[in-house]
Amino acid sequence: MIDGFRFLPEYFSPPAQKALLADVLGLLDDNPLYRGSMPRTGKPLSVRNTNLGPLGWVSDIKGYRYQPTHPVTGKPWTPIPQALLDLWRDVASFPAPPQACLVNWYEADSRLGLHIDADESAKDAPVISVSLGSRALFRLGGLERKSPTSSMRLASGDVVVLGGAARQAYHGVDRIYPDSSTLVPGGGRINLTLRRVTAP
Ligand code: MD6
Ligand code: FE
Repeated sequence: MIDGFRFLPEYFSPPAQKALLADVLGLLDDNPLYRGSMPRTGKPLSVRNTNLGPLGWVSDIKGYRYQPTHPVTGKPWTPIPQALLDLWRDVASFPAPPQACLVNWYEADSRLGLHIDADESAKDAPVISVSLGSRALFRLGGLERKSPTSSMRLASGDVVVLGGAARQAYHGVDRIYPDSSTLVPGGGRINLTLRRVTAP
């Protein structure tokens, strides 16, 4: 596996998953899920998303970027929940806090194509992800799109860290296994990714 990839299975216990989910669901009223679109083509994304924190990742026909406000409501994003700041402090080995938590909401047929998280200028900070709800088939490759890949299932409570070389590696979600967990309403999956956007 590529250097800098870490898999922390069931980092969050079932009660901790419930508490984190309640935090996130409670913040969706002020930070509603919406469907972004692909740069240039405007094709709708398969996954709905929102953000928490001083900055949020946004994708629309104009491109990918980070911005301090929700593109639909125009309001600032709500702060990142403490449990996620604690995760970053304990796992990131980075001297500054995360600035964005992207909340991706997968339904039964959602997928996420192979990509590199490349819109952050803090290239030496890891990206840390937390999975909640139904399991997903996660694929991790290398530095080039054609690099060999390996696949693994991510279950509720699992944490993935892409740091070091893995920070620049291609990865994606080929499918979810709907209703493989009852945690998330509707049997879906939530993935939370913590990012440092600007160099501290
Ligand atoms: C997902 N995760 O698990 C998609 N990105 O739904 C990501 O795209 C990701 O898991 C950067 C670091 C860790 C990740
Ligand atoms: Fe990613």
